[in-house]
Amino acid sequence: MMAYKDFRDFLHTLEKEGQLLTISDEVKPEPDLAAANRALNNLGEKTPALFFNNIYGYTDARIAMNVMGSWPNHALMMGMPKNTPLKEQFFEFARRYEQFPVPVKREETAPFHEVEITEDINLFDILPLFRLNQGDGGFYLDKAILVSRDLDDPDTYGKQNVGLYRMQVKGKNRLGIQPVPQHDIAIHIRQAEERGENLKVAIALGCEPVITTAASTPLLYDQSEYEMAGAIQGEPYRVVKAKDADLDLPWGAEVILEGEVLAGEREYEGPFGEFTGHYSGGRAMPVIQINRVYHRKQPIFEHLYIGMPWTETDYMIGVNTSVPLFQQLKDAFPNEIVAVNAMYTHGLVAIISTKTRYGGFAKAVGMRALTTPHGLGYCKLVIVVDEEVDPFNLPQVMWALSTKLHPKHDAVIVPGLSILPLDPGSDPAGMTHKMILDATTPVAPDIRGHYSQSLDSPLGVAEWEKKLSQMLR
Ligand SMILES: [Mn+2]
Repeated sequence: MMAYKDFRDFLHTLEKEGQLLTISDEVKPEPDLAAANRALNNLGEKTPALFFNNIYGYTDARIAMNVMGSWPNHALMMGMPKNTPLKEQFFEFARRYEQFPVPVKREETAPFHEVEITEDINLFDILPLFRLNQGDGGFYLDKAILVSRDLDDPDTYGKQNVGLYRMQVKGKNRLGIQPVPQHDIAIHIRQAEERGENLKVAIALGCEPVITTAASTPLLYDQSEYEMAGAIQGEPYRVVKAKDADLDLPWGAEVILEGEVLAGEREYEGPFGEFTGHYSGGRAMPVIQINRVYHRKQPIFEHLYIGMPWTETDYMIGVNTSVPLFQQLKDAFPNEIVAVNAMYTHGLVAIISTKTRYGGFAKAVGMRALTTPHGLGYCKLVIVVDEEVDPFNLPQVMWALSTKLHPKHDAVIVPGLSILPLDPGSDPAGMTHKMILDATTPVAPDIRGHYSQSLDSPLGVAEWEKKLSQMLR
């Protein structure tokens, strides 16, 4: 593929492909922007991005939303035709994932250097902020990436972290951040606080979707998100140095905020409507002070709607959650694992298609999923299906559950495992039982049921599929 130069380049491509809807009628920041997005997400999985350029109360604000909020837009992120089926996107993503790492390309200057602010920073002036859900505790940046470095090992490039974390705007130059313990940023904050130092960070808004994708992929701790972005786009990812810290910034961003996590400070953060379809509640969380801002002239503010699935979040972290799990399971069972669909609420439910070598094998595959890095914090329910069942085809998965599963033998509950505290069912928050449902056909020595006469298809189906799909075009 040809890499997108910057965020605007991607928006131009969406427009050219009929996947960007510009709304020039005047809209109110609240509730119109979130309501339009929620409505769009209710309308199916091929919807466009939204571009608002006439916002009540602002003279020249521009807001892009739902940028990756459909399968066509996800395909275009990867430089594939917009009608590429989801399963093809999954296998192509997996292929590119194996090209990791692709070293970055360094630049001296970036378009966002056009405007620089170091005095009297006021984020309320710079960004057209608005709330999403009715119970949100404030304005949020929920599609910004945050860059930080490992203080104990600053020279290992992969330990520089690029992550997507929710941040609440708490003052003119003050943000709250929620670092979930399972995420890399929590390690960096702990290192800094143990030294009594502030942690330098940089935040980028309005990025090319490839870095947003890499930043929200559950990579290993020492794998560089920038080098993964290069692998996904098939050419080196472009970065430029921050001014206040030794951090790399995405060259194509619209807005950069440089600052520091204040050691030892905690403030009430939340509540915020989350990807679980529930509010998170409020907790004492770290605080970031912003010291420097750069942005392009007339910057485009990118935001996303988040709430009960499906929303842009689910498209953005669907394939890129499934692929690492797929690769890690293949490391353990290279000849058996066929595909993994961990797209449901960020992998709280995962479906694995596998060959089975002997009785009990599928349950072992399910157990392995629970102990992968992502599985430790997610994967509450793992459904294992035969190799013939397409895990992305939910009717087929339901068929497997309805015909292959014996509740007495095939439902395994493992008590007292970890889960991200945002799971509203966890009790106490962060703890849960997990379940494996083995919906594969029993194989020897596990001879149960009467599965010997599985149904075949009429001869010639493949030819007819080809012929009919041409006639139906
Ligand atoms: Mn990382």
